[in-house]
Amino acid sequence: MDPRRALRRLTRLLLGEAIELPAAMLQRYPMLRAVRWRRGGLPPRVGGWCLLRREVQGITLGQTVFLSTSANFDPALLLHEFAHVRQFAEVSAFPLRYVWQSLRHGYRGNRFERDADDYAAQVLGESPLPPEARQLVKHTATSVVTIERFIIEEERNFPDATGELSGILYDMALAAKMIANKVRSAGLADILGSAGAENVQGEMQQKLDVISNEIIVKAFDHGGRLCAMASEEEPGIIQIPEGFRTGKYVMLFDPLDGSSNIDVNVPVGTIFSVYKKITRGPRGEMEDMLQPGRRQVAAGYIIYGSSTMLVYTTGQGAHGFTLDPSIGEFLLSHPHIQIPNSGRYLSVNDAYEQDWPEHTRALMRRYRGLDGQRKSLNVRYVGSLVADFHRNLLGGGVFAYPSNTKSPRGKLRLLYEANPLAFIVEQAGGLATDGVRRILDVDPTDLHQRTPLYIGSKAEVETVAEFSAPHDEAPRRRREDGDA
Ligand code: AHM
Ligand code: MG
Repeated sequence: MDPRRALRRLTRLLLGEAIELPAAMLQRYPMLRAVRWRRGGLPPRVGGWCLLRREVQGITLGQTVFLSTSANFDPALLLHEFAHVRQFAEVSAFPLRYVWQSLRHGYRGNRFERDADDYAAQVLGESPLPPEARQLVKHTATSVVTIERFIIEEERNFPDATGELSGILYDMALAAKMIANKVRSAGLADILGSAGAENVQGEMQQKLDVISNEIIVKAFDHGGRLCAMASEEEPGIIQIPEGFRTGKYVMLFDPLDGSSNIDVNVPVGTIFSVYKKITRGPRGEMEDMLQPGRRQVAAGYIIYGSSTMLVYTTGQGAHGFTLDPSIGEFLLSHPHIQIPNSGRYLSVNDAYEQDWPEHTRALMRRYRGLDGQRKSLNVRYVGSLVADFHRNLLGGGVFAYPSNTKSPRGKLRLLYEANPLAFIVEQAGGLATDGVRRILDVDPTDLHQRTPLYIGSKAEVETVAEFSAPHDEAPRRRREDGDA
């Protein structure tokens, strides 16, 4: 064989082939021009062997990225690899540090991997299209914008969108209408039979939170958009039944928060949080569920109150829709919600005052104007998180569920209560912390883990930092308390 041909063949086997990225991709993400791109060769395979896989989709060595032969030009993958190119250039002894991180924390816990994911998510979120090309949903006083139309128009800002995320939001809107219908007739339970009793058709009555859970699971488990779910009502991951298509998202939700209030006709709510799957197989795994809140791709809540409202964000602002029962549609009623910077309301359960640490008592005295430093906030506490949060989101204020001696981690759940509401409040210009850290930066360790929560207007939540005691407010690795 011609020695030059043999050499070329060997080079191809070892180092793959140089490739060009599509011009449109380079135009949209010009930073990708700084990289040398190759496809195939040994590096993706060697990377795969280290992770006990056939190959990895991409691997970076210096300024060169080797894509696997099966990888497509997914911007998330390309931007992730670009972040590694930068790490190579900026971090001294990067390969050694990378290996050390992987040995200590595992591949997904490796901080360089996380930073690369965050970088890609940030670029994709910030500039899905050049600003001048972005379409804004037109909303005038007389226009009627259904949630469906709004989602479609928002999706146009992401030319790479496959429509799956939009599908999740429609499905949630549908589930919300079904739950709203059940909640509305809850007061008739006494006539039709209460939970646990037989109804007139001889069927067993179920509790509303169980019914809501079933409605959501059924609305999503056959749709092909999710690969797994987790619910406050179920201890483990809810898998998509065998034989059905799985999608690239996972969803965590509280199907009916505050359900103990139903008997007395107080508003209750559904809260949901959506992430992109990060593991490679078809099924959702715990790793997909335990992502920090800043990686959420969508989040929202539905409040079943005097009217039913759905508020959601995909990172392009927080938008509210009110259900018009006469036509069965959610209509845009609160576009681009902005929470007032300082508050009118303080929402906290004072019954725990004796169990709060001293710094929490001092904080509450500040909010009430008792330390002479400020005007008192008005106290409003429904005891139904969605209702308290919603009022403060529109009117300004702070909701607090601090840790106390009986519940050292507070009561509320990080993954399907605190995180989704934190995403929304930040999109509306507010803040959420656990007293020490930004809620969206907390690394979850448990599906049902609890967290102290301070959420609402920016200035009010910033006040918490003046009073926090980092050593006892949010211990990093404390065993979860039981059901409080
Ligand atoms: P739940 O998920 O069992 O319904 O509990 C959560 C609710 C929240 O809606 C509310 O903010 C909180 O519990 C109220 O708790 P407390 O009664 O301790 O003030
Ligand atoms: Mg709850």
